[in-house]
Amino acid sequence: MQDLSKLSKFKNIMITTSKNPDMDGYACCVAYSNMLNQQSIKNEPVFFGNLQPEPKYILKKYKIKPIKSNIKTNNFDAVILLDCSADFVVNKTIDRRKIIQIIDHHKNPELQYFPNTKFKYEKIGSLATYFTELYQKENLKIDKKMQFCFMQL
Ligand SMILES: [Mn+2]
Repeated sequence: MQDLSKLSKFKNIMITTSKNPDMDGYACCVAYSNMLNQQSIKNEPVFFGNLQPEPKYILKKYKIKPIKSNIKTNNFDAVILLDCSADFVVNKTIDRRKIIQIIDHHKNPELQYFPNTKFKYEKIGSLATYFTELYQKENLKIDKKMQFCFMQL
């Protein structure tokens, strides 16, 4: 299992992606959150802005309640950023110093804006591939909501 124990020292971790997320970013937040839940690490997947038409359509089609959106960010003591590593796509209310981890597949990460982060780059077409493989490798449980997200990628 991937070493998630370092994350258990945080009281409440926000997992998020770029503003106005696409299917990839959205699905990754759900997948990572589910992984942390299985380890009893408190976290909240959140998105900012509005969903792109694709995730909006999928959630509606399968009657899945979306994750929280556009909430206050100061109650979180750590933030994990998925599928993005450019400053301008990250909601401006998020304290950059709280971002402890970024996993992304885009080139040219702007790590100068994220001083406390551990960065992981995956050279793949969509970041959800990384989580799909991780789930298979670790034989993790996939809940129904997630399955629908991944089916579309
Ligand atoms: Mn992506």
